[in-house]
Amino acid sequence: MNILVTGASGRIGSYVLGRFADECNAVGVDLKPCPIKDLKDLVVQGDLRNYEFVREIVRGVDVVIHLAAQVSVENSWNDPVYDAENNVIATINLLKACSDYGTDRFVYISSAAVYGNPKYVPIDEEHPKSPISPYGVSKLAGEYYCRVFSDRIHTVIVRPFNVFSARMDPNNPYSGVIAKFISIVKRKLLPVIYGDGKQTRDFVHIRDVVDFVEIALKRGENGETYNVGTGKEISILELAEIIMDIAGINGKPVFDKSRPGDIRRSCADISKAKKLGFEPKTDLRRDLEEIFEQID
Ligand code: UD2
Repeated sequence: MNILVTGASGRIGSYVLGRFADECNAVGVDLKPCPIKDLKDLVVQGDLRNYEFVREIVRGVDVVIHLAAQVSVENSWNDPVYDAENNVIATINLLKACSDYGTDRFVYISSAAVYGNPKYVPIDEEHPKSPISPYGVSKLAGEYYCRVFSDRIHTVIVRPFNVFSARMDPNNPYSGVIAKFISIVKRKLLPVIYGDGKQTRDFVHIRDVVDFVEIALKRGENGETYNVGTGKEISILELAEIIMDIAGINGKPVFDKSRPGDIRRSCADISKAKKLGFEPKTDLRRDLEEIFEQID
């Protein structure tokens, strides 16, 4: 099977490419070179906004797993046109080329950002979609394009919640709270919590996300959307306490003003993914202990 992984240098894409690299004829594409030594030679650099390039890389491919995206909520406000070009136009280019070539399967990695501020938790796939950033809008637009193209190619949409892994660069603003907290406590400083720390998130380990991408590829139904998370929520204060405990730091986190537009609660309803056989194995404490050793 020939697989193309877009966004293969990224924080989810590199793991997805790594999973398929041994079993399949897998190649990646990304704007940037892949930082992972073993995968570097498998990743072609190129711009998915360029339709001619997209046609070239899609030719002969059986499956596309599309993760390439502008992923920063903040950047999407600074440059919403760049965000839309990378998240919408690039997705359309791929879908069009795939349908022209008769690609077997297309898996689109969306985001929980499409839900906006949850009206209820856990959030199921039918929850109203009401994005609160240009990024959320562009990811949702990508989903809608996938759905209309599902008349022509088999498309499956995956909505990850808060993904964490060892490949999170704490200096990169896209990396999220876990990388930041680990990096801070490793320098013997106290983590800074925005707001009261009672906001919650569903943190899912990359291993589970990659497992589910594989399931979605094999068994996901055409035109269907699946959440991927753990179904468990934890507050940011509890998260800070666990990470401080792992680091052996006594004391309390520092509280700062809350981040504008911060979502209060987030937790995935993963019943639909479970029906396909998904069983998340994330064990937050254990996985944080492991990642703690790997992040600087
Ligand atoms: C996640 C995604 C984002 C977008 C969004 C949509 C990540 C890394 N980001 O943003 O791309 O999809 O969901 O809803 O997955 N916090 C602190 N102190 C810090 C850093 C963060 O208190 O030093 C808080 C922050 O205010 C928030 C929580 O931690 O309440 C999680 O923040 P995040 O940036 O890791 O992720 P999130 O859910 O805002």
